[in-house]
Formats: sequence, C-alpha cells, structure tokens
Amino acid sequence: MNAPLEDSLTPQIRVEDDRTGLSITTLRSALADNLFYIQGKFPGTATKNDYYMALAYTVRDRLLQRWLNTTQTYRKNVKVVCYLSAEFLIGPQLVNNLINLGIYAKIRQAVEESGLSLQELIEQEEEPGLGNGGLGRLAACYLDSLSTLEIPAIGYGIRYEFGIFDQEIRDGWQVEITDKWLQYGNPWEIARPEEYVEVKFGGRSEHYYDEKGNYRVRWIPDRVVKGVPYDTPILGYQVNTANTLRLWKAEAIESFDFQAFNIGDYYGAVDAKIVSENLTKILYPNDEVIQGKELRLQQQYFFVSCALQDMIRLLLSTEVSLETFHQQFAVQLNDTHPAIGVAELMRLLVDEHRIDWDKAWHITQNTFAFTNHTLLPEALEKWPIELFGRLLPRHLEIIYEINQRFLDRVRMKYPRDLGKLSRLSLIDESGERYVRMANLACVGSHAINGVAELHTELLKKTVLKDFYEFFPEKFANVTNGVTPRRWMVLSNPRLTRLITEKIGDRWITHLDDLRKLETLADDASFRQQWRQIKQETKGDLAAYIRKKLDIIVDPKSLFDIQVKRIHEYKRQHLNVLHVITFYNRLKHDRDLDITPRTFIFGGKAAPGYFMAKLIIKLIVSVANIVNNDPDVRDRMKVVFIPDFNVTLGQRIYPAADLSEQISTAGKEASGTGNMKFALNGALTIGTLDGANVEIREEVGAENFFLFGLTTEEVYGLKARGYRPFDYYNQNAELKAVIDLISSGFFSHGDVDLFKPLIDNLLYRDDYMLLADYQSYIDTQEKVSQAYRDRENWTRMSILNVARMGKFSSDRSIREYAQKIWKVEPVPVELLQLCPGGQ
Ligand code: GL7
Repeated sequence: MNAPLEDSLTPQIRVEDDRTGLSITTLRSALADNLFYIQGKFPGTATKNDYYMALAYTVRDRLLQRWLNTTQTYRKNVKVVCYLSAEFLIGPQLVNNLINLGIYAKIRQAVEESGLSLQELIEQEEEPGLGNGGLGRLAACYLDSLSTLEIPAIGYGIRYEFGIFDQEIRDGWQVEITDKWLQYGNPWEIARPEEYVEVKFGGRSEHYYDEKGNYRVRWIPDRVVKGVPYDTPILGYQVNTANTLRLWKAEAIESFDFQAFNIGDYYGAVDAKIVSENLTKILYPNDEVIQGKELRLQQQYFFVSCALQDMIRLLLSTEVSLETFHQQFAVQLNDTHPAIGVAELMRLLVDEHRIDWDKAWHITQNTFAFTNHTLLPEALEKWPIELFGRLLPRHLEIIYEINQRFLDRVRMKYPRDLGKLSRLSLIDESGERYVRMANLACVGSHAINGVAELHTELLKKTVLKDFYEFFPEKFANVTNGVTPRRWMVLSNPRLTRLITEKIGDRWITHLDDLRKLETLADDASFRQQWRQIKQETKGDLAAYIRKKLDIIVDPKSLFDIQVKRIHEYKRQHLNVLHVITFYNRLKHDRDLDITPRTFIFGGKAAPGYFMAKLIIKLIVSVANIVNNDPDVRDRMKVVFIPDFNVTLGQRIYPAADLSEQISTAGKEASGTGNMKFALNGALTIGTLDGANVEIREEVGAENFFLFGLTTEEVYGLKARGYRPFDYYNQNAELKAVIDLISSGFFSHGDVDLFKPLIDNLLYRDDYMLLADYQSYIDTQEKVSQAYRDRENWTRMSILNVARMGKFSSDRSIREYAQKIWKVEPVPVELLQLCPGGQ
C-alpha cells in the first residue's frame, strides 16, 4: 500500500501545503479554504460556528499524519491496551489538540490576523458529554496519558447521540434538556462504515456436532444490529503518538430492511431500523446507581461485542494466531459495565473460532483486568436471569459453565462452606435470580484494582472480601490521577506560565518536577505573583457568574467551591448546613469580624434522584435569601452554577481557594476533582476518604483541613446504633440551622418543601452529616482564620501544587502498564506521508 508515495517522499517538509503547513500565511489560507470547501460558506455569510468548524478541520488536518502513522505502527505485532468503558468524557477537543500539537500561538495569530477571535471560536465547540462524572472523565485522562506516554492503546465505547443532559435551573429546580451535541456535526471524528461489525441479540442457542464430530454450540439470534465505528484521534503531548478512541454507533442491518420490504412490510422494516438505532441514542444519566434497564444491558453488550470482534479482526489481519490474543491485547474493564466481555470473548473463541474451553479460558483470564470504582452496594450491577437469558441466551449458558467450574474450585478449597459458595457464585440465588457482573469480572480477570489506597483496602475487607481471600494475588491498587495537560496547561494558562518561567516546562510530562516550587514558597515576590494570578482567575469566574446569573461576587472573598455530581454521600447538604451556620452567625452579630466568603456549588443530579434534586433546590433557595439580605451583603454570597461540565470545570477549578471534599468516610472511592483543585492551588477541606487520604499524605497534614469521622468510626457508630436526633438535640447551633430550614424561612413559608430532607437527616442520616457537623464547622472556622494570613495561605497553596506530582494520570498509567498490562512504550515514526507532508 502507498508504496509509490513512500518511495518518492521523505519525512521532511517539501512544500507548505494547506493541510500540513504551519506558517501563518498557510494557516490563514487553510482556514479560508476549509470555510469555503467544507462549510460551503463565503466569509460574509459564515457564522461563528462555520469558522469554528473550519478551524477544527485545519487543526485535524495537521494531526492526521501522526494519527495514521500511529495506527500503522501498531500493525507490527505490538501489545495494545484496549480500554473498555461505557463512558468517555473527553471534553472539548480544539484547545487540547492545539496544545498537544504545540501550535496554539501560531493558530491564535493566524485566527486573529483573519479578523477573528480565537476565544470566541473556542467557545463554539459543543463538548462531547459522553459520561456522567468521575468515571468517564478518568477514562479520558487515561487516554491522554496513554498517548503522551506513547503506549499503544484504543479506547472502545459508545457513540451516544445524546450525551449527559444539559442542566437548567428553573425556580430552583433542575430541568433536564437534551444534549444535541451532534447537531452541527462533529469535526473530530471519522466514520469508518467499511469496518462495521454485526452484533446479535435474543433467539436461542443450538447444540450440534460439526463435520469432525465435535460437539459445538451456535447462537441463532432473532435480531442482528450493525455496529459502525467512529474514530477520534487522541493526540499525546508533543509526541507523534495519536491513539484512537473508537466509539460505536448502532445501525440497522440493511438485509433485514430488504427482507421486510420484499414482503411488503415497509413500516415493519422502518420500525426495525428505529429499534436498532435506539441502542446508542442516549447515555444513561445515573452515576453510581445503575437501574436494571434492558436497553442498558443491550448497550453494554453491543459495544463490548463490537470491540472484541474488532480486536480479533485486527489480530487475524496480521496473520498471528488467535491463541496469542492475550499477548497482543490487554483489555481493561472500566467498572462492571463492560464485564459481559468475559462471556463474549469465551463465546467468540469457543463457538466461532473453535478453540477448546480450557485454552479459551486461559486466554480470557489473561486478557482482562478489572477496575472497581465504587463501594456503594446499590451500585453493584446485577441482571435478572430472565432478562439476561432472553437477550443473551448463549452468554447465560457460558456464564453457568464458568460458574460451575469456578464453584468446583471453591468447594475444593472450602468444603462445606455454603455461605462462601453462595457469595462467590456468579448467580445470586437469594431471591429472584440475578447474574452478578462484579463476580463475573473478578473470576474472568487476572487483575483487580481499586482506585485509591483506602478504597482498595476496603474492597478487600467488604464487597470483594471473598474474592480477595480466594485469589489475593489478583488484587492491586492503582490510585487515580488527572492529566496536567487539560487540568493545568489548558485550564490555567497564567499559572502554567509562571511555573514554567521558574522551573522550565518538564513538569508538564513529569509532574514530580513541581517539587522544585517548594523553595519558592519562601520567596515573597513569588508569593505575590502567585496570589495575583489566583486573583485574576477568580476575577474571570466572577465575571462569568455575573454574566450568566446576574450575581455579583467579590473576587477578594474566599472562593469556597464544591463542584461534582449531586449525591447524598457527597454531602452537598452538609456544606449547606455550614452556609446557614455562617449566615446565622452574621445575623446574630452584625459586627462580627468574619472572613468574607463566596460559596459556589455546581453539579447535576440524576433525573430520577429526588433527594439530590431537593438538595439543588435547597442550595438555590438559600442563595436567594442570603444574596438579597442587606445585613450580610459584602460578607457572603451563595452561587449555584448551572450545567457543570468539563468546559465549566476548566473555568472553575483554577479559581478556587477552598476545595470541598466532604463525603462520608468510606463512600467516595477516590475522587478526581479533589486532585484538579489541589493542582490548581486550592486548599482542601476534607474527610479521610478516597484519594483525600493520599493527597493529605503528600501535601502534609499542616496544609490540609481535615475533619470528620474515619471509616472505622463510621462503621463503629453504625454498629452501635446511630441516633442523629441526639446530635440535633444537643447542639444548639445545629438545631437553629435545621429549625430555620424547617420553618419555611428559605421557602416562602412552605414548611413542607424541605421536610423529606430534614426528616431524613433527623431520623436516618445514612451519611452521618449530623455526626460530622461540629467537626466540619470548627474546621471551617480554622479555614477562615487561616485565610486571613494571606502570606501563609499562599505558602500552603504553593506547597499543595508543588506536592501534587503523584496525582498525574501519567503515574497511574505507568502503574497499570507495569503491574497489570505488561506493556511498553512504542514511539511512532512518521514514515508514510501524504504529498507535502511534514
Ligand atoms: C466513581 C467514584 O465515585 C469516584 O470516587 C472515582 O474517582 C471515579 C473514578 O474512579 O469513579 N465511581 C463511579 O461509579 N462514578 C465515579 O465517579 C460515577
């Protein structure tokens, strides 16, 4: 292929062509060309979005050499990481690609010389909201690091037509608006319809003897759907590697349409098309709690089957034996959502490729590794046997077979321990029968990991205890990380510039280098610059808040921020209890010398999660009272920023003074927002939960505001019988806060509105807000005091940043690569070039 071109070209730039050239003149002409030839517009009639698209294509053109050469390199027998995830929350692509290509400044110049504003074009981009929160964003950070570390990788997922809903707040309530991110087209993806695969559903399995007399099983489905891949390049930072994010879209199989059409059932054929295409229409907007919806299981199976078939095809195209599958691919299961892959790979190997069971099982176990992302019992995925068997009859048989063989081993190890047997079984038989996806993932993988040290330890002691006892060697911890490219270089250009001036730019790919900032914490003029930058960044956020919400906040006040999904275990309402305490103190003593604060919240609630929506309503209601009370003016403001997403995160994290990480100990598996805040110089107020524990270890206890019960204390108090009402009764200030909410003060006299929330706190309080209240309030007081000593606060802020090296996703990916995937970097050379290629 391409041999004639290869012969005639060298990797040097031969001509400045429109698609690869980087001079300002060429970039300007490329922009104009793309506007005309792709958008079909003259400058006079082009919209901002047309210009954005033209610019996006201009940038995409300049990364195609790297992308195609990367794909080419991986055909040469290298081990590839396949990251299977139902969510990839990659965020806007334009600026990230400009930064990773190292052409931001040039593009800005070209755009400005064309009479446009780069910032305005950047703001045109609709972010692909193909995830709910931390789990999906983690997958995106990992892709960034895989490429930057030059590790061969493919991300496999679903191309949802509608991503996470857009959130509006009307009368204090969350309203969900459909996310039409594809409506104006997506310049970053390339469809590959010729690489489609077929995915079966339903029907039955048939047992038969093949031509050699071997016993075999085949699946006779009653429905087949086509999976079409859409590829997005994931460029590493200033390397040639551009890995692929391959997302699958469901389409109808044409032959099915024809069949129905031929018998005159035109509408039936159309129906089939609609049903097929519904599969990848929408992202389920629940994080943590998974409802057992049939369409969701279809989505999971669909993308996993597409991915595994794609891998097999890739392997067979290189003429390598399928029996080396596990040496060619390391497949990571991002939570249990893709766990059906274990049964699917067995089916593909045994039924379709006629490999015997034991060999197939060896391949399967050595291929998969499983990451658990939550300890919440309600998040453990399980599917009713009836539903499962109806949709995936052959997989159910395979799971039974895996289970029988596994339980035989369990019996051998623990004779007569029926409890063990029933807990380890892939089938839950305690009532209605279910397939347990976590058990399938554990049995079918060679490695299992949690996402922070505490979380991994708790996994071993609680939800996965029996598995840990059965195969301890499979367990490992890999603490989460975030990419400094997006979460610092892209979102905090001012701080990036200052840091780079002082210590060079190596920290961008070696985050431990930030340690060099430690000594500068003692340099008064450096501290002054640091403070100045935080101030300007807060000013930007204040301007945004004013423009969007018409609320004036003082950038000199302490910006106290909690942005993340709304969930009871994350305890945004504990934060609200502090807000009201703060308010009451001010009201009772007008002259109180208080440190002015701006309390900022943001986050989406799952549409069916009533309590989470009520928490939003409470925040907005409190904001309305507080912000309009002249008694507290200039000393406190409360803001709920609607529609928190990646784009907004990029504005918000850099502007924080204080990061709220206040989940009940033992509930937040890791958290990654905690890392983004600290990396951008916020100090943390937090519990000993998830990665907070390690952040505190790294930055030093003296630079972290710790409060609250430990996990052991939480368990202990639960076991002894927790009585939240006693805390209410015995704490006058807490009682005043709760009574004020109950009185209707924040709800125009409506005493019923927040009753479900208050009753829950007083009589259940599963997340122990009342037990942690006093400790939280006292620690918030320490925060206020500390903020008054601006020099020392700045010192702490610098030290936080200086010690965040551990939380780069590059470190996490290196650990996965060494401990779990056994893969090495494979640098990409730009060998095959198109005419004029650089
Ligand atoms: C989560 C955890 O809740 C979160 O603590 C963790 O940082 C993240 C990535 O590992 O995974 N688990 C989960 O189901 N969601 C998360 O964000 C939605």
